Amino acid sequence: MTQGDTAIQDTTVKKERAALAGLAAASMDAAERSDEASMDELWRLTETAGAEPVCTVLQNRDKPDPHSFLGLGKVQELKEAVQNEGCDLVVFDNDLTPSQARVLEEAMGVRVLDRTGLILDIFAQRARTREGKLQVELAQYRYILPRLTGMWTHLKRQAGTSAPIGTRGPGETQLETDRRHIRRRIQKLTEELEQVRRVRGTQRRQRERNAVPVVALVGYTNAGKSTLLNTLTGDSIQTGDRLFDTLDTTTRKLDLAEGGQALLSDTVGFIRKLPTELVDAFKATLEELTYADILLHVIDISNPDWEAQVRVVEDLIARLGAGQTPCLRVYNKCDAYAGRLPAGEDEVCVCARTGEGTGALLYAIGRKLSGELRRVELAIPYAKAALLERLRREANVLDVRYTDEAVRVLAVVRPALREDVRPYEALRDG
Ligand SMILES: Nc1nc2c(ncn2[C@@H]2O[C@H](COP(=O)(O)OP(=O)(O)OP(=O)(O)O)[C@@H](O)[C@H]2O)c(=O)[nH]1
Ligand SMILES: [Mg+2]
Repeated sequence: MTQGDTAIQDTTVKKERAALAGLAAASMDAAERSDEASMDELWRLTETAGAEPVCTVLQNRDKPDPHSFLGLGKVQELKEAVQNEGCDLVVFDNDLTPSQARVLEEAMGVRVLDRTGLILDIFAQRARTREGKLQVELAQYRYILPRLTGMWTHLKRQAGTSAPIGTRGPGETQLETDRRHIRRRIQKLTEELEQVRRVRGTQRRQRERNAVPVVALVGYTNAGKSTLLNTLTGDSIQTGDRLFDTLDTTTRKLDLAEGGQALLSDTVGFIRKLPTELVDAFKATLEELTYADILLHVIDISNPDWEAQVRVVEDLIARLGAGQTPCLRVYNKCDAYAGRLPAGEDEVCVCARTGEGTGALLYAIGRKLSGELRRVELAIPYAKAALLERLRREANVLDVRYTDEAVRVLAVVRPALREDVRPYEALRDG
């Protein structure tokens, strides 16, 4: 067990008690709105972060109160719950503006955290590798920066037109110093991560040279991606019944059913309302997915909310630019599900824990990969000769003819390369 886990699971340390709050306002975006399922998930997230959730308040109203987010009556009710239950903090299922968070903090007399703040906290506890830590730190600073600004405006507003005594001069200077420090740190982290991306780019090109197809596991957090990777490759990377167990990309060799090999990548799981700060900061990690030849979308079919989870994952895949990548749906935890199992094309049911169904999955991966190989005829302008070099490295080039206007190439390419050569596809005799 690693150090981080000890800290999280140590029961001798008194856990912070948390009240959970959410708003289901009709005017909110469906993805922003809270409901029973997202409150349940918030409960698990709070536990994952190491606190003890004790009560839940969910409000229905037309729209959020611009000042206090919840209506005044609900704020009062929440305050009473906080006092009765002896809570140390309130966690909101929605994102709060910096000023709403402050108003609520003052009203409640305890710390207020929003969903983004909570998820960032979990990521910070989980990050193991240097890259993971850099990415989380970057996301945290991006989250904090506007909130520092808000704190200052708030102090000023409180005293009307002039700043209260003690917050003038040095206070502002301190804040300016903090802000400058954070901006410098953001700059530095961005540069370091850029370097990480370059290294990854090199590794990727290396792989492409070997022409080994890449299969990426994607899916909602806790769907069983890491368990499946272990079962398929005989590895033993960490898994756990917690949200966001995996934050780093792991890649292992995969032997396909009918011979041949692929690389299988596991990575960070998705969740609804995944903070933009994190999506941006984790670009280097998530980018792996856009270079995959096929995606294995792992779905926990034993979760009653699985259909909503599928939508969240598919939205994020599209947002990351991998919406066109061929995909197999892998319904996992079939052992814990009594309903009718899906049996459509490109759908496989497995139990990653016992390995049931994984033979069929390997076969489906192999079939999908070979089915996705395309024979293309290209007309590559002489100005783009570098592309021909790339094809020689990464594809199976069957024929090359030099004509007056272009090099005409017949080749068999993998899906990831297909996208790049698409502009040069030519009709057979065109
Ligand atoms: N019943 C059942 N549980 C499973 C199965 N596969 C995985 N699990 C459990 O589901 C939990 C999550 O598994 P992980 O493999 O860590 O899930 P993950 O998708 O990698 O999760 P994150 O890394 O947190 O996003 C663990 O407790 C697993 O033991 C399965 O086939 N059946
Ligand atoms: Mg995992």
